[in-house]
Formats: sequence, C-alpha cells, structure tokens
Amino acid sequence: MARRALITGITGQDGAYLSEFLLSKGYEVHGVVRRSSHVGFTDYRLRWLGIESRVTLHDGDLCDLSSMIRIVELVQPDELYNLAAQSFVSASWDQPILTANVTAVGVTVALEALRIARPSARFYQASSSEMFGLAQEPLQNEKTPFYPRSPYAVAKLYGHWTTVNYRESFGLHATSGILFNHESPLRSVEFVTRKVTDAVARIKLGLATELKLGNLDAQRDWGHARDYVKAMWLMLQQPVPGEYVVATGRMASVREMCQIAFDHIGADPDRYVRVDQSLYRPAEVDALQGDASKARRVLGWRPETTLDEMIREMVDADIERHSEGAMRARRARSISA
Ligand code: NDP
Ligand code: GDR
Repeated sequence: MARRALITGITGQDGAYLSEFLLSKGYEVHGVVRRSSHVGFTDYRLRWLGIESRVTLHDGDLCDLSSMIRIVELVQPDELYNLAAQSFVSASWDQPILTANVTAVGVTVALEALRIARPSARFYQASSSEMFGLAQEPLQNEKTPFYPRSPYAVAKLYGHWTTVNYRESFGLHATSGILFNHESPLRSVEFVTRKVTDAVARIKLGLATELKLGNLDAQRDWGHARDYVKAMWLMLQQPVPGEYVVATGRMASVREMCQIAFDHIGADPDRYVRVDQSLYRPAEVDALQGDASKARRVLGWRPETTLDEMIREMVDADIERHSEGAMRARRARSISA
C-alpha cells in the first residue's frame, strides 16, 4: 500500500516541490488548505508543476485544532510535514500576533492533532536559520546558540523547541529541519531573490526601469527549494528523530545575488537598483552561513544547484511569465481597439 503524507502549507513554495517529490516516490499526498475567496487560485504552484489533480486537498487551518484533528483522523498519515507559517520576516513586525498564532502556536496544534489522532506518524517541523539571527558563530550548525531577531524568528524558535519537547515528552518521532534560505521560480515575489529576478525580467522586456531594494549588504546562504525538500524527506526516513541544518555553505550578499541576475540579461545593476531606506528592517540579520556536515554525513544529502544556476533559472522563468502576460495584454488591447 502507498505511504500517505499530509502536508500543511501544501500551497506554498516548499509544499508544492515536496508534493512533487513525494508523488515521484509513490506516496499518496494530502494537504491542508485554508479557505480563501479566491477559489481556484491558491493552488497555482501545484498547477505550475502539473500535479494539482494528483494531490488531495482538505479544508482546514493551522490555528483551528478541531479541523487539524479531523484531517489527521481522516488521512491517517504515515508522515506529517508541518510547512504552514506566516513566513515573511518583514510582515512579522506588522502582524506579530498573527505570526505567533500560526508560526508558533500552530506547531503545537499540529503536534496535538498528531498525538491525539495518529501518534505513530513521523513529524517534520520547518525550522529556520532565522533562529540563529544575530549569529553567535561564523558558520552555524545544530549546536550553534540561537539569537532570534524578529517576531517571525522568535515564533520559529517556539516551534522548534515544542517539536523537541513533544519528542521527549510523548516519544513522538518528531524532527526539526533548520533550513537556510531556499528559493525557486515558485518563490513569492516579496522575497528578495524573486523580487530581483522578477524585476530583471521586466527590465529585459522593457516593462520596468528600476528596482527598489533595502539592505544590499545582507548576506545569506541561498539554495534551491527542489534540493531542500529532499532533505526533509530523508530526515523522516531516519530511525531516530533529531535536528539537521540544511544549507549550501556558500554565502553571498544581496548585491552579489543581484549582479548574477543582471549579468544574465547583460545589464548593469547600478543603472537600475535604487536603495529605499523604508525597506530596511527594524532589526537585521546581517549574515548567515550554514554548516550542513551532519546532513551530509547522516542523510547523504548534498545541494545539487548552485546559486548562479538557480538565479538564472528564476530569471528565465520570470521572462517567460512576463512575455506571456505582455502577449495577453497586447491581444486584449487589439481586441478592444
Ligand atoms: P510559503 O510562504 O511559500 O508557504 C506558506 C504556506 O503556509 C502556504 O501554503 C500558506 O497558505 C500556508 N499557511 C499560512 N497560514 C496558514 C494557516 N493559518 N493555516 C494553514 N496554512 C497556512 O513558505 P515556504 O514554502 O517558503 O516555506 C515553508 C516553511 O518553511 C515555512 O514554515 C517557512 O517559515 C519555513 N522556512 C522556509 C525557508 C525558505 O527559505 N523558504 C527557510 C526556512 C524555513 P496560503 O497559500 O493560503 O497562503
Ligand atoms: P529572509 O528572506 O528574511 O532571509 O527570510 P528575504 O528574501 O525576505 O530577505 C533576505 C535579506 O534580503 C534583504 N533585503 C530585502 N528583502 C526583501 N524581502 N525585500 C527587499 O527589497 C530587500 N532588500 C534587501 C533583507 O533585509 C534580508 O536581510 C526567508 C524566509 O523564507 C523565511 O521564512 C525563512 O525562515 C528564512 O528565509 C530562512
């Protein structure tokens, strides 16, 4: 019989790639979706990957324990991947309570649903390198002390320790993946890599003339989401649950990442990039660089995509999207003329 996976956050970037990966492994894939008035739009990433008809979606919300218990009871998953979150760091200063409810307490909701309705299932928590924040060591691994710098990071730390606590208190197979930034053509456009590749594509097509950014000196360890979802799955195949850092080990600044994107269209970023002080954060995370040697040693996991390859893939995907959009707009204008 096919193994069953339940994914919260299935409509997000990682949820879509993880679904695709688990389907390729023969899993029956189920996901939790929150109700929206935009019917038929929320699953656009699943449709982009062409897998929307191969997954089963259930209405529920990570803030609503009864819906989560009902879904876990119905699906009886072998593995539950808790990816749902308010995941945009900037927004967490504007909506700190919502962020705490979903990103922090939501983890307790998912774990409670599992403990009550399917305690034998394995649990994955989407922890984050943001928990290292004001990094206490130049290379961060599973033993590096945490120093969160945003309401989002504080909420993730709660989720991380709750996962450890449920493992120790109730013997659940609960694992936490401390993933560094990972991106893709399915990244929301508010995150800096996609904001850059989307603008670069529009500049190339003559649809934009500038790109406003915040702190160009911030440094991150960026990998590809398609590579990172494999690490999530590998973690749940281990007999013993634990914590794993997942990262490429290469750190680059926002400025360097921009350069890669502009180089791909043969343009000079200095002509287009403008620094907008209003995009700076109240407390910044200056530099993160991960040491994923445990994941390499225990899981046999390695990143397969370089930063340059990923940024070029994202620029190409955005050029294709905007070319289609521009064609549609031109067609609509010629029909109405
Ligand atoms: P996204 O923001 O793309 O996806 C978040 C998902 O959570 C969406 O499907 C969203 O639904 C869902 N969601 C939000 N609130 C609720 C709620 N109340 N109930 C149910 N579902 C909800 O994030 P990513 O895919 O990039 O990241 C996945 C997880 O990994 C997140 O927890 C994130 O914090 C964490 N993470 C991400 C990293 C990254 O670099 N991408 C790095 C480290 C950790 P909807 O589609 O309706 O908005
Ligand atoms: P991050 O990603 O906060 O690391 O969280 P984001 O891409 O938003 O920011 C990365 C860095 O770029 C700087 N920056 C800008 N960021 C945005 N969004 N927009 C800008 O215009 C801009 N200019 C400069 C930021 O200041 C920051 O230093 C992501 C999310 O996916 C989290 O959910 C996840 O936990 C972490 O990665 C690991």
